[in-house]
Amino acid sequence: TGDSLNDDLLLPYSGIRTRLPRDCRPVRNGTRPHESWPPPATVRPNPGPIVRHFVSYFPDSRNGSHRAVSGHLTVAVSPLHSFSVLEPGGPGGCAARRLVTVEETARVAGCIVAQNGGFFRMDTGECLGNVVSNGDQVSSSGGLQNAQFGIRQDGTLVTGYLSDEEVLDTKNPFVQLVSGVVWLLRDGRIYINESEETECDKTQETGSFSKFVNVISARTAVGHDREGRLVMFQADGQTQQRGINLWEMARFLMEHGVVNAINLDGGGSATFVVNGTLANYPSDHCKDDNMWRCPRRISTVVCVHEP
Ligand code: M6P
Repeated sequence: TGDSLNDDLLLPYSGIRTRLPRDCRPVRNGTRPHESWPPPATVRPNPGPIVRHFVSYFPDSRNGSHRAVSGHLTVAVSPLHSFSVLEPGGPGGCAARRLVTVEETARVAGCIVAQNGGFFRMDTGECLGNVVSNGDQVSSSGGLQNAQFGIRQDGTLVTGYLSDEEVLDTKNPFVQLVSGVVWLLRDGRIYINESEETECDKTQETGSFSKFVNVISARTAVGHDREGRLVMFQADGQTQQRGINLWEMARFLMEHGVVNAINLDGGGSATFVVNGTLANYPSDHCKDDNMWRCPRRISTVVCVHEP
């Protein structure tokens, strides 16, 4: 009945459903479950991000065949100094509800590697969720509970859920923060069922929460590994035809050493840019000619730049 196609996976956090899904009550105060990963004690040399390209096969449970899926895995050391969440087109982009290509935002900011970031309203251009960009909070979730990924002033990486109060912490404030939908990996384990119970699914426009999780599509994610390195993931796809579901993305990340990760916007928004140039196969059809594919104009961007 619309439940996950992957209920047979090993699910260490699978518990009793205590809350209904699609719970969109804002949480203003107190503490919400999240993981904090302290920065390494010693500063390490920063050789710049490592980008790896994959074409991997994912078994198709429905017909016994395999789907080939291409994409990129980017790893960057010292995220505090080399990772930013960017507003569309530069500072003020969320207030102006700008929608621009990742290439454009990445060029202005000098990103080495950039991907689309948070969710947004396709019709209005509104940035959704919490956005802290280089120390400025430029968008608020209003306490709605969705998966967060952020970096605090001292370099601590934070993944998971946050009350409004926690987002606005002044002792060790967030310098970068982006909201996704679905906390994919929590401390090295898949956390999708728990996310479905906890998160507000009005932040996504794909369909039911179950469809959003289980449909194959282009996907992106951000997280970190055990060394506190930042990890960005992008997979090509086309909703319902090509790509991967959130279970497959979470498992891929887990198998490649990621310990905490959240799902960012996907589908036609999934875009991968290197040195200002598009470097993936976006699924959106060009407005003027359906034969070609065009990078979608999107909202926030996750960016790896020179330290
Ligand atoms: C629209 C168009 C298509 C796109 C489709 C699916 O119909 O923009 O080109 O492929 O949306 O978009 P998404 O995968 O983001 O849901």
